[in-house]
Amino acid sequence: MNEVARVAARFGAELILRMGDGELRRAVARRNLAKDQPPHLRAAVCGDFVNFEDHSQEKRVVVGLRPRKNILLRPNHRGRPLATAANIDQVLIVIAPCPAPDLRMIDRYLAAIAAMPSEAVIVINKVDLLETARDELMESTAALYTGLGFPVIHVSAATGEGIDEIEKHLQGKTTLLAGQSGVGKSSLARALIPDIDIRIGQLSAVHGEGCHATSLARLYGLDSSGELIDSPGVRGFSPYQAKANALAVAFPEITGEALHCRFHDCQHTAEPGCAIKFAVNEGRITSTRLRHYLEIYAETKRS
Ligand SMILES: Nc1nc2c(ncn2[C@@H]2O[C@H](COP(=O)(O)OP(=O)(O)OP(=O)(O)O)[C@@H](O)[C@H]2O)c(=O)[nH]1
Ligand SMILES: [Mg+2]
Ligand SMILES: [Zn+2]
Repeated sequence: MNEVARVAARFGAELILRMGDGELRRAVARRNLAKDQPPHLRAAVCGDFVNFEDHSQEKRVVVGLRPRKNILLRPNHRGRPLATAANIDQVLIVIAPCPAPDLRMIDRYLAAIAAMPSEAVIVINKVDLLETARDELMESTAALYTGLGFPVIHVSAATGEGIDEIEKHLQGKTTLLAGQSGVGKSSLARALIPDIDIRIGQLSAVHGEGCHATSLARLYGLDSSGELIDSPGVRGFSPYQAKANALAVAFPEITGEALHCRFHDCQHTAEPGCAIKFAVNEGRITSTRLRHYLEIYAETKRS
């Protein structure tokens, strides 16, 4: 018999599958599930839908990978693509007053999310710490991205403030929590899924060993329909799959303004009649955003 399940987590060759009824089951994957795909897309990752066979009560074998809607990739330490999770409707980019927000990372995530494509939401966590720490930076960051049209939500996993606002965005969708280590992704997952410790325990029990640290992506079903994926924090993030045409979504103010540059192939560096340089001088575009855009644009040309 051949059934479909969703991958809740992957531990090497072993997969934890989430069945239609929400139960977790352990399975092994056949090697090179999708032979027609390039090597980095062949293995099943968190969020994938797979076909499996029940060989016995204890032995389930994943025999096929369902077509993916999208996948979030980033380069590994050798610069090769590494898959984080698949079939994502939206990514919550979580930032906080501490550790200090890395605006470059936000812009790199936005470029990668636009290329998937998927929706991006910016979540400012730990607002209970504001007024003491980095108030102005958080305010200007919120204003910047709100002005660009991205939803920005203020929350505190510690006090519960704003959690209902996040819940509204989760209904019926697969949502990935992403961002630097320590910003509170797992704490938010805990605030959104009250019995998460029991579920982490179930995952560990199914896998057979402890796995409490967020060292891999894990998918949880939400009571309110929809799924939430907690992912390990990153030090830096590179948009492996950045595409020039997706940059219009991540950098709307820059690609929009570029239409007014004197030269249609303006590089926005030192050309005369550059509308973007003009907008930066006028304060309508920040030099930080321009720097990030140029950096990512150059990377899309190289790959
Ligand atoms: N004051 C305050 N502290 C918080 C809040 N949310 C999380 N923290 C704390 O921040 C620290 C890091 O939280 P985690 O949820 O583990 O962060 P993470 O993003 O999952 O980190 P990684 O798994 O390493 O990527 C913990 O000590 C939390 O208690 C918040 O809203 N307010
Ligand atoms: Mg975590
Ligand atoms: Zn220009």
